[in-house]
Amino acid sequence: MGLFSKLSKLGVSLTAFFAMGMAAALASQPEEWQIGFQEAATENMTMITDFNDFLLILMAAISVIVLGLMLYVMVRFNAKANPQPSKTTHNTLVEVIWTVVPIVILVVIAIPSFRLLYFQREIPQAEMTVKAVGYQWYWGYEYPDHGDFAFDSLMLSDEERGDQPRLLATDTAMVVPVDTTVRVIVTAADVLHAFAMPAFGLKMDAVPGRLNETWFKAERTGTFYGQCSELCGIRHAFMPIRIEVVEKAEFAAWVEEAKNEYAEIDNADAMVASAELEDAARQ
Ligand SMILES: [Cu+2]
Repeated sequence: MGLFSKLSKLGVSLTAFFAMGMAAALASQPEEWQIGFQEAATENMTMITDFNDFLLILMAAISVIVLGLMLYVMVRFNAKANPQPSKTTHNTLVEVIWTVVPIVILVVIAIPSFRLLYFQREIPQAEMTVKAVGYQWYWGYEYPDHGDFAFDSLMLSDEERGDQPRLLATDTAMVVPVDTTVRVIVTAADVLHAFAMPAFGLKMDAVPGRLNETWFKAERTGTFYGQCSELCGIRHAFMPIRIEVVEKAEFAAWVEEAKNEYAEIDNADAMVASAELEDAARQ
């Protein structure tokens, strides 16, 4: 059996091994001994995963080729094997090749990379908006399109969390309908935080005094866990994010419940506060 076919057999069995691992890791949270990404739940994350896999193959191929060239040079041109060194100093063809090939490789990487960046940056026509606000140390969610209710989402302790995963469990969740383009407005009330959801390929800085915008369109229902991804203080590790993706009818029912349960954002208070701020600024 040739070396190549041995290597390709190894490749096939490795792929099968990782595929098994991925099938077992369908849950949308970190798994023990996880190697790859979480299973994608949005087109964005699918594209990120594909781009990562593509780069991994490209990098491996480059490393193998460079290693092969080095080994060849070491064997073929060492002092023993090559007692009369050649006096060659330039070779136009070789120089053109080692300039052009890296350029081609960079272009091949740049095209899908920019395509992915633009896909993420250009927010499609959103069907609904959720505002995620980072606080020290929990997240708050506001639903301006559904009656402007707002609520906080705090981590649950080991005693409280039930079946939910440790350090990711929350009391309330951001609930969104499946197959819906959701615009997320991300901001913070005190210090820098970051709103991140691995299965969605989502990560956006939460900056006090600034509204950042991102989006996602979840392709399947389920519970998804993420975490604040900006060092934001002593309890940075304890402000997880839980997103519940539900069927559209279920979402409508949840909205009705939530409207009753969570107090409306008091617009009157907010207007008084901003008037007071303007007064203070004038003085
Ligand atoms: Cu934070």
